[in-house]
Amino acid sequence: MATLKDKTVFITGASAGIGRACAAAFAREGARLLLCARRMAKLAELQTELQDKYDVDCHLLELDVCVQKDVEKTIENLPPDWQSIDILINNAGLSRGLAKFHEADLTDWEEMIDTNIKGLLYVSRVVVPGMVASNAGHIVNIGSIAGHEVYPGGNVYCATKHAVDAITKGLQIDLVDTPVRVSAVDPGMVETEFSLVRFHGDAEKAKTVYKGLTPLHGEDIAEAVIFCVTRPAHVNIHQLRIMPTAQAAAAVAHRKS
Ligand code: NDP
Ligand code: 8X3
Repeated sequence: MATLKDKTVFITGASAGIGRACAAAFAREGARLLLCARRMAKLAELQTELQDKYDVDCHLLELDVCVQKDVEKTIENLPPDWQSIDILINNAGLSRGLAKFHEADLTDWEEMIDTNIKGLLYVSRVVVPGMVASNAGHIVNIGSIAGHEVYPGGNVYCATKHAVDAITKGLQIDLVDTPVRVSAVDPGMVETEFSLVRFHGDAEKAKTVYKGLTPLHGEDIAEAVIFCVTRPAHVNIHQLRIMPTAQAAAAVAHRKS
């Protein structure tokens, strides 16, 4: 297993859920953390927690990945000792709404496309050239079962995650003549702030998503990410699909009443 000690890891969307769990897992492994999100207070809280527990070296970025100019400026102006990024975890993402196509809100669509597709592209476009130039690096895209299947009301969210799947495959092809590796980690239901965000803050509705079954936790996904990035240099995990035992497909789950 390759060591992550002193590797610089950039995690987008580290203020909650899977990104937050990834930050903790990489801190435990001795990595240096470059963490971004829009909610700086949440990032600062996480930094304190991880510094107390692991004495981690951490640099925080208040960044909306949807704003291309900000992404470019922020990453290009990183302090010198943070400029060389070894591992990029493209995690920032969201779903908005679960309406039928003909009833959906256009602003929900725009937000999902801007964050899940364009945000991931903006960040990767700035980070990947440095990896190619230094002949090292690993990109992990957090996709979804929704990148392989479509479910009722999932229309545009599923489209964005299918796009992430295509971007991952495109990167794997375009980087094949370099040592830079690209992996996708594609989960089913993970209990995070995801459903709260999908239902615009309706906590009751969000809770019903996980009712009667044991969902995945952010930590389950973080361990899969750690697995991908600690394989020997000649091994590239292309894709890991991870489901709760009680979920067989995007729209097939077994719930105890
Ligand atoms: P959470 O809502 O718990 O976390 C999402 C994170 O993304 C937050 O830290 C949020 O930070 C950040 N984020 C959202 N928009 C932006 C933005 N414009 N700029 C920067 N950061 C942003 O959800 P999850 O942890 O569940 O989701 C993480 C990823 O996992 C997403 O890509 C999601 O699609 C994917 N996924 C989730 C599954 C699930 O069931 N939960 C299953 C499969 C995939 P802030 O609001 O502070 O900016
Ligand atoms: C999140 C999981 O099943 O809601 O990507 O699409 S699902």
